[in-house]
Amino acid sequence: MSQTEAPPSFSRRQTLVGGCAAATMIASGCSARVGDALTATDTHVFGYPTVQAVIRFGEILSERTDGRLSLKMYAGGQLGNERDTLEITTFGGLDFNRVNLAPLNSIEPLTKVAALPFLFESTEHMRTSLDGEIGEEILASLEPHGLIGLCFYDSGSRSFYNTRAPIRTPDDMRGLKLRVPGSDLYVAMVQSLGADAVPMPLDEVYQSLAQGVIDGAENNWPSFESGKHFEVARFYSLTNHLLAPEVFVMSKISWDKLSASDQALVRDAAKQSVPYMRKLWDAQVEKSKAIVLGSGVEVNEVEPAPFAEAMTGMWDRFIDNDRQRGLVERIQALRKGGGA
Ligand code: GTR
Repeated sequence: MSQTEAPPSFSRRQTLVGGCAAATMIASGCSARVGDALTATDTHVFGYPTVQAVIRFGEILSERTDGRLSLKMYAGGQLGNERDTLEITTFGGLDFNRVNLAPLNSIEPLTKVAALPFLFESTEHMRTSLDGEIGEEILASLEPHGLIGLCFYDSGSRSFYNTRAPIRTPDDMRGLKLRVPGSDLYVAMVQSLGADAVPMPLDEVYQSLAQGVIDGAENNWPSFESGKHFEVARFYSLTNHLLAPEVFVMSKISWDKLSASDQALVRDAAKQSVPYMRKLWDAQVEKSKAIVLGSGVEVNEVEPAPFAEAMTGMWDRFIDNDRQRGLVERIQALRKGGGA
């Protein structure tokens, strides 16, 4: 396929069956380019705040270059799940990708820092920590892996939902089969609470809940709602265990093809898309909450302490070098509560 041809239209099914289409693209040196547009992908659908923020990023690029640079967004996981599309991005088959930190955990240990349960005490704490030098250090750690980390986006806080009963204490989680993203940190997190962890791509969760393959999962309000998981998992228990951010990355191969001034523009446009995303995000959380609550899902508050105790106990397994420890300490020092 030449760079000016339209990309093959992948059905979600095709790409999920072994990611063959993606592999072929890489092997044949194809990329998913449309005309000269740069390409981006996101597992979420059009309208979701991360997708809209990346589209806004593309508009800024176009405005600032009089259309010389533009962006084509492949939303809704149509090019495959996050792990597969990250691989394509690394090989230059896609220019940009918006993913969660989870699939980066197995690629770069520093990303585990911001994915630790109960590390951030609030959204404000997460934003303050990652908007500055700490965030820049984590983003820069992706470069040796073929990715340029451009910015972090909000992802709210993640809580458990399931098809059986409200979760009030870790004891209520024993024996539950809970889906997690493909990250050993997430697996350990769920195991530390006595549940069985089932790593699985996001787009298989709805069906697996409906068929009883899993009993539940964990995610933020917008993903719980947008993936329609709330239609089958009717109990949402607000553990708020994780405030790990989303990440917007560029392929290093594509980055190296840009002039220094275009690189600076890309960085700047990405930063500019962050406040835009946060505004959309805050509104989306409220909208998703209203939809979920309106549908009659039973939502319960939990006392976080026993969950925090179990889940922070496993930090040491993942934070095992001085650089990671240093970042954790700097993030903890920014807590308003000041606690460790
Ligand atoms: C969402 C996140 C996605 C994906 C998903 C998951 O909150 O926005 O990027 O990581 O969670 O659980 O797989």
